[in-house]
Amino acid sequence: MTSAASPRVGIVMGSDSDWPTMEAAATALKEFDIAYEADVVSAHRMPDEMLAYGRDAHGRGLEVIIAGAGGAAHLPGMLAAVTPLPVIGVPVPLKHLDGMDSLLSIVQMPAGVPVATVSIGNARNAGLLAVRILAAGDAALTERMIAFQADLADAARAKGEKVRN
Ligand code: RP5
Repeated sequence: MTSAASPRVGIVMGSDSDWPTMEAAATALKEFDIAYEADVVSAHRMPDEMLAYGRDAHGRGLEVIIAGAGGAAHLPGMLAAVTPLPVIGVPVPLKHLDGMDSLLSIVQMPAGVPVATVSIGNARNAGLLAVRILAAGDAALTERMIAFQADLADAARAKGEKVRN
């Protein structure tokens, strides 16, 4: 799965079973017209490809990696170990342990190897964080993020209206 232009964000996950969770990251990127690619790159089942993906990502022109995995979720951390790019980790909730296992696997990175971890299952925030990272060097994209935030505030105010009346 890849959007038409050269991808700026790589969305990877440990299994296709993660896609129903991870798709929200792609949706957020589409809302901001950010080109992305999406693929399965399992840290445990295809470690060589996973390392190659991480090592090649910067050279291929990617600017941010969003990595989601469930259970023993080593994918985001291992990618962060071999790429200079910012890596955003998405803890995918599985049937057991409600995603706490995924969260703890992803969030407790050793000093020097950061992974920006979003809340359990919150791939939308991963997509939005990737947009903010890209917007740091892009005034037009920053303006779009500001407009998005204004819309969020309007929607929250409208909810208050409903409660008050
Ligand atoms: C992890 O194992 C994947 O990220 C997925 O969340 C989990 C289960 O994978 P499947 O057995 O559904 O392929 O590596």
